[in-house]
Amino acid sequence: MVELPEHSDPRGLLTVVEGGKDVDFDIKRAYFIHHVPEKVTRGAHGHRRLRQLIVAMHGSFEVIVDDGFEKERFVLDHPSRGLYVVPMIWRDMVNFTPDAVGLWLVSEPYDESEYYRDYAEFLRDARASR
Ligand code: T46
Repeated sequence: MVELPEHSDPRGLLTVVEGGKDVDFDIKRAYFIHHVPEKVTRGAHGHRRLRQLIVAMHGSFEVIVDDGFEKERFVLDHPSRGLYVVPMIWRDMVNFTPDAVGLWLVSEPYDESEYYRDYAEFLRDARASR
């Protein structure tokens, strides 16, 4: 988990993410996930090269990360705290609250060929890479 720099004054809070400083990559793309229906799971994939910072801008959701050996579950519920996910991690996002808005800041342009969509293939490569 990454604590993001907050600037607080009587007008409220301003949280910053600067590429190459608060995350160790240049931010090439951003997307938001919102209006997720109850009990839906998103994700179910891994990335070969892509790094990303995931932030719950509003509401909350959980991210289950899996490096091919162990799984860990993180609750994202604050806009100044992000989950930094490196390559070769399978992820599922679950338990979105109805008001959840997630922000993804990522290191690569969109490229479907860079995804693992097959868990068996991911597991084979993730275990071989250790
Ligand atoms: C990730 C998780 C957390 C695009 O056209 N451009 C984009 O930049 C993205 C991210 C998606 N799309 C299209 C591809 C699909 O037709 O949007 C549709 C839904 O994408 P996907 O099924 O990959 O959505 P999630 O929530 O399963 O996964 C996304 C990201 O793809 C992925 O990188 O880590 O969020």
